[in-house]
Amino acid sequence: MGFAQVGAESGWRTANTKSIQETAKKDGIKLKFSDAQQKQENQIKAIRSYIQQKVDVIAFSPVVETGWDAVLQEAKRAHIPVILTDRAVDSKDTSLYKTFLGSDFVKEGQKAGQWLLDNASTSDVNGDGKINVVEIEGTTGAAPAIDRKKGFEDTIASDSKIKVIASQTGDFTRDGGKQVMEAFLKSQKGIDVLFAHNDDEGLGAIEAIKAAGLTPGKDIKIITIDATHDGMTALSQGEINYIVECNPLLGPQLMDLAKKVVDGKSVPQRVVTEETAFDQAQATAALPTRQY
Ligand code: GYE
Repeated sequence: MGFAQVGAESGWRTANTKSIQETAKKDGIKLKFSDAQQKQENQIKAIRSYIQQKVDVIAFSPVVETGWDAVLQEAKRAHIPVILTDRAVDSKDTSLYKTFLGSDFVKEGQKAGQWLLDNASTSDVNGDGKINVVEIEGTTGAAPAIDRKKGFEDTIASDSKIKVIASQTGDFTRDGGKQVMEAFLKSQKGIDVLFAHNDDEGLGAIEAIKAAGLTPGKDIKIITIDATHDGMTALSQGEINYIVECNPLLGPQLMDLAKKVVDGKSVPQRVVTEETAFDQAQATAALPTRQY
């Protein structure tokens, strides 16, 4: 298997890489692994080299949704099956890949929005009758950034008190989250809530909020996605208020699908991973047995 990973941008990604590498080893699958450092051109290069090396199957987590048709057609012409892992592409021709294994990101955004609807009465921290939300988005053009934004914003639209007053990308990193939050704290008045597209951005933002003399989780309510160990720790300490889970442990399902595809067996076009969500008490209960 040739696997073209996005990068090492977040705790989620580190857990995902580990799961893929460990499962390949356990299952006796020879893994060629590359880290694209969040650059599409690097991923395309890696995929081309896997085609040249005539691997049996290519799997990759596309950094952005667009621009994959040419290289996927090259793989198809070389009769090398492709499995999309974690993130989707927007290619109209679905014969360019065998299956897409990963989360339902729209649903994740909806769950984040639903928590805010359910907790609206305690989320108007500034008491001005409106709930001012700032949003730190994931990597621009990435499936999880596009879909989480849509799910969240569609859901909160049913309560006219809740408004997203500013939205910027933090590139799914801690540093990005910190910088964007610093800028929001300077440019925006009366921020009640932060919705960050992943834990790392939220954790970076927490540093900025503390540096501004505010208490994260109280002065600004925080909702994130992933439920990594660091995120869950902050949630259990009350610095984050709600986390929607996104499971990175895709290794076992990926290797299963890969074996089937290589054996010429049929696989479903879409495999959605099972996920939940956590509040403070649930995070405290789940932390001791958390795998990532
Ligand atoms: O939420 C984020 C990571 O594609 C689901 O990428 C993944 C996202 C995840 O950097 O932490």
